[in-house]
Amino acid sequence: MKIRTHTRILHSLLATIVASLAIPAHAATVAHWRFEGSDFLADSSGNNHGLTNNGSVTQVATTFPNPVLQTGQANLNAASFDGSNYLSAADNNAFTNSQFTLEAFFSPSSLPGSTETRTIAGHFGSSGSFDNQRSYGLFVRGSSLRVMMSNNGAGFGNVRIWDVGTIAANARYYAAMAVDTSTQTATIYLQDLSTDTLQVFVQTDAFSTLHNSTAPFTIGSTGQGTALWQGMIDEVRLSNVKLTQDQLLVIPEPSAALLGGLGLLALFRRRR
Ligand SMILES: [Ca+2]
Ligand SMILES: [Ca+2]
Repeated sequence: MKIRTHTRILHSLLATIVASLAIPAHAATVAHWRFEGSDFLADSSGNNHGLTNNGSVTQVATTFPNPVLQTGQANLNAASFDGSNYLSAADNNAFTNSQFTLEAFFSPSSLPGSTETRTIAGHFGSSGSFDNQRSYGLFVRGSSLRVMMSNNGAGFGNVRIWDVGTIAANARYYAAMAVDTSTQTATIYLQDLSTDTLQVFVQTDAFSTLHNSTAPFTIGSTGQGTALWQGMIDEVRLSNVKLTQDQLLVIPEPSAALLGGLGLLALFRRRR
């Protein structure tokens, strides 16, 4: 009887392990800019949202997790910005969805002033030829992560602004904004990779519509090439669903659960 019970537990454990080993579905990925290989501006999603290098953004050795926890892909390279350059992908309707998740690794080489904003990534124009073309993005404002989204592109009450967490120069971070406009919920993840500390902020006052910006999707700047980044950015991924925590690029639950399961399995084996 005892052995049968153990066998049943073993079977259910094995099923859990096999499920957690399954390759995640990528149908929801709109674009994934990884900065790997000889064409470091390519979109690895297969959707052809390749980047234009405005200035001289450089490919450098990454300091972010290798391999990427969620995908198991080797992560060797990142993009480095000096405050005068940025990357852009031509505007596409695929960048605007009622549910979406924007993720990125980032490490600022310095912090902006308390009233200054620097851009990690977004679909966000706010002046010049992209005036009133705000949609969404991840930024650093002073020493906070700033997350913004807009229902009609304009400022003055039409942009949700959330300043969360504490950012330090030269530390390494993972951030994500996961939005469902039908439930008007935005979940913001901020993980300090230097200390492995995760903070989750749930905002329930997001807009029920998302502005379809005419600006390009940009990394390291706004759509009009302002609010320029200084430091490293890696693994920028846009998905057209609100990903759950265990589907994000870096949150460690899947591998931790797997290790726990294997540890338990070893224990059962020893007892038998
Ligand atoms: Ca990379
Ligand atoms: Ca657009």
